[in-house]
Amino acid sequence: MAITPLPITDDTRVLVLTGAGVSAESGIPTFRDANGLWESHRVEDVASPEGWAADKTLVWRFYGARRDAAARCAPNRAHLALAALERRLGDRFLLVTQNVDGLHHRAGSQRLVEIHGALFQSRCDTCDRDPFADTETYASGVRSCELCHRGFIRPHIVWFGEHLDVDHLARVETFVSDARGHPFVYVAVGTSGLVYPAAGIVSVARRAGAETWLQNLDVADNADDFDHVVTGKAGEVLPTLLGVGDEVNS
Ligand code: BV8
Repeated sequence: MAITPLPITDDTRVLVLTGAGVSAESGIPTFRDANGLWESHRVEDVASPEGWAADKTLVWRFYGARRDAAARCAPNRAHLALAALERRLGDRFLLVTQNVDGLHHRAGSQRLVEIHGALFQSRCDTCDRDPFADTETYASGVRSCELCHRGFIRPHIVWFGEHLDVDHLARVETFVSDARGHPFVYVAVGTSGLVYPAAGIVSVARRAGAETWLQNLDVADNADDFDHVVTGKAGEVLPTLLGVGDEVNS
């Protein structure tokens, strides 16, 4: 299928949302694939405050396994295409990701908002110490916070039922309001559109005048919210769709 590049001029603002589908070709299973991450664990057992309260060792087994897996994976051409477009557009570009695997960082993306947290960061579940870089898998079990001696070290991840970082949401809202009155393109890539508030960003962008694209392997839950749907694998489609094929394919 011939891919028509996005209509990006020298005044166009581009806001991109990515989900697990952009990391699939890097070897990281998505949440809802047949053998998805949730298959071996029930969601509420590992990605929720209740799950953490019930079994910290199980939660760390789940996230420790994902740290191991993600560390062995590399960014694919979808990640590289997004980093290339950012280099071309500068502050007219913003990437919001639901992914926690760190592959956008490793591909060179800097104008990046990780709204569901970061797999390779941890924090204390009690005191307000800053999140810190952490590659530990806690295979030998959870550890206490050495600063407050009251809490336990948890993944710096937004679990179901937890609020997203208000600064992250504010950064997205500011970008959207600054885009008003300019040509504005919104693209969601590799996401089933099931999880909110991420799945609702398309409506916020549309209200600000964005023309919207969904690039996905199959039809997503909120596909009707988009003006255009481009079906296929992100690593194959994105370089052409974003107009950076010459750079990424070189
Ligand atoms: C909140 C943790 C306020 C990190 C995640 C009822 C209705 C609506 C909403 C709710 C509801 N009940 C509760 C809610 C709110 C809830 C929610 O949305 N639940 C859903 C499930 C109904 N949201 C929350 O709780 C959020 N917080 O709302 O705070 C609040 C507070 C208290 C009480 C209520 C509300 C917090 C959400 C964040 C949860 N944390 N991750 C981790 O462990 O990874 S979400 C998790 O799912 C990941 O972050 C993941 O990114 C995200 C979404 O999944 P996708 O990325 O879309 O991945 P998926 O597998 O689903 O799809 C992949 C797609 O890629 C597929 O479509 C496939 O076709 C495609 N694909 C595959 N291969 C490719 C491809 N595409 C292109 N190329 C390929 N090669």
